[in-house]
Amino acid sequence: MNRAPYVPAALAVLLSIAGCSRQESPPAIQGPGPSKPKIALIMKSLANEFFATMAEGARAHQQAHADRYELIVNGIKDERDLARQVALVEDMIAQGVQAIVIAPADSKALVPVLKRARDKGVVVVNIDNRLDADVLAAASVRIPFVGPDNRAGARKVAEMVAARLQPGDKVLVLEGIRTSFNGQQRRLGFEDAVRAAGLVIADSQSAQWEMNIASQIASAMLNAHPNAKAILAANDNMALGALASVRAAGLSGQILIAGFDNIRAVRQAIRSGEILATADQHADQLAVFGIEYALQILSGAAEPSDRETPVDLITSANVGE
Ligand code: ALL
Repeated sequence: MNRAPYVPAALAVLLSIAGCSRQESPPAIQGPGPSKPKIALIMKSLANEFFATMAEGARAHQQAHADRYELIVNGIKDERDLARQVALVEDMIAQGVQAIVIAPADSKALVPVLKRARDKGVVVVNIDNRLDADVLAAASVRIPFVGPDNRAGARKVAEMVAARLQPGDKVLVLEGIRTSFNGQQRRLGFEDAVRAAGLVIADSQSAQWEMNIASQIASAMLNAHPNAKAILAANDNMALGALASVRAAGLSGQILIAGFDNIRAVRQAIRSGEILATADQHADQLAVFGIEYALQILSGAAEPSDRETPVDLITSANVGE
């Protein structure tokens, strides 16, 4: 590890003065420097309830630990706006934050700017969507990942659907953005369950994590595969898009739908029986895990290594009120 433990600025000035015996008149101390580290949380689309919940969880944590750190919360408007997310990282480096906790919109494209952050001594913790291991290795940068096993989570959700179907039944898949590692892992998890149950994936397309795109694609898929029995969506926004297309096609109750995230509207649809299952990856805690970890690394109390967070199956049996 090439990073020195975080030293508050006022203390750093004192240390540099103490170690500088030849200096006759020490530099004037310009008022107290930041005594607490600044941590930037950088998320993806704040239009997605998943990230709104993540931001709320992070803010609540900061308020409860206001003596330990300052928090800057950032997000982008469009799931695909990689350039904006890269610019946010640049801004946070320029603002002099001590740590960045980031859910990258793309597993490869964010690596160069995060390497620049690391080169400047900023602690970086990757949450939610894992950065690409090969690209990190090629850039010679180590960034710890804090997040769930997306493949296992998606498999649990798809097994729930498969238990209601017969071998040979056709299912449709709505994938996330294909350059996202978590989207890829969820697709693999769906495939694991589909294969084990002898089902057939009749079509699988990316709906880019977005509800409206999912609704259009699902409508076209249902037209092309009128005997499909289920739609597996890699997040809840896309599951809601699928639900809209199922309703519009007059197929309510005939197509099983599953998602991933456990957002409010999906919990409601699980209670009403229109969506079968989702996965809860505890959005409110995910950033908090990353922040806690960044604080440990800053204080020199932890070495950067990956940490797995929980992901739980949610169905009508445990969705609650
Ligand atoms: C992923 C999250 C969520 C979310 C999606 C949309 O990284 O894990 O499932 O819905 O981003 O950006």
